[in-house]
Amino acid sequence: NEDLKGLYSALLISFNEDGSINEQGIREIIRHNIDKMKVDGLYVGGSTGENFLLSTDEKKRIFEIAKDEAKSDIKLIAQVGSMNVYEAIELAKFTTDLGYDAISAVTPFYYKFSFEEIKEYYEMIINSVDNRLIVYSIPFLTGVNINVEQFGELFKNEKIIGVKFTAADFYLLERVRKAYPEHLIYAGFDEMMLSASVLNVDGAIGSTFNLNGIRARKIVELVKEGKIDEARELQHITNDFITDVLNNGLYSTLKTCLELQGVHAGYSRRPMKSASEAQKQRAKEIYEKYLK
Ligand code: HMN
Repeated sequence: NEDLKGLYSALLISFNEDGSINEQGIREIIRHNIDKMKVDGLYVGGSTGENFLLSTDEKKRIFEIAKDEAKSDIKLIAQVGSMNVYEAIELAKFTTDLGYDAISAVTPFYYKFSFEEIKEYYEMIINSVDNRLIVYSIPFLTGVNINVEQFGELFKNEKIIGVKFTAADFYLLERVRKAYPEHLIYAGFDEMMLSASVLNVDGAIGSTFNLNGIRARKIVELVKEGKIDEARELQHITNDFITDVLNNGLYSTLKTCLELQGVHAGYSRRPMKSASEAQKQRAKEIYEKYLK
């Protein structure tokens, strides 16, 4: 599974003001990621893609657009997870047929599922397709925690090849790294890339790479070269940027910054708020400070 290592942007999605998908805008965001951010891949249908606000048909259309625009130039991972496991299976089949390199699925949330139920969910999804699956663990949004032994239970299925680890628990990250050296671990919090890289993760998947991809890659490279002081300096700048972005509204600020580069990143999908005039003004300052 070496081929899947690397830096992935969690793809932002452009919407029109009425909430419909802006295909041209999505294509521009993808091109920007490939041509300017030089990412190794895209994570399509994630949180950043406002995926959980969309219909099945809209999700499918976005998967199609991403594949059509990116072709086989970079790796593509499709986040198909859903509270409706039958929708997840449908999307897993759909994206596998499109040629996605791997699928990923968020842990089922809202109800307090037992681990047994969560495991069955993953088995149902991955056993329906000839593909590889990356568990998407994001406890702060789902409330679902998976421990070291439970990861091992999931990894018993050889088609479940890794985890996207969006958590600040570096003790758990270290334990998972040690226990499963052959499985892929992707860092999910861009503000903790340096620390995750020191633990030897296999890659990272993040929203801010849509804009800060070059700097993020540099952090990973510096850590590999053992230049920790330099890596830390870059993480400091990165985190000044991320802190300002989070304070101003995460996805809407990233979108406004893209707009400032001529990429039509558009509106957010309701009930997600799009940037107000004041937030746009602040985003411009952030853009000029960190990205120009
Ligand atoms: C996704 O599914 O869209 C991303 O992979 C999720 C990713 O972990 C991002 N998390 C969220 O947006 C909740 C991070 O890149 C995050 O946006 C960033 O670290 C700023 O906190």
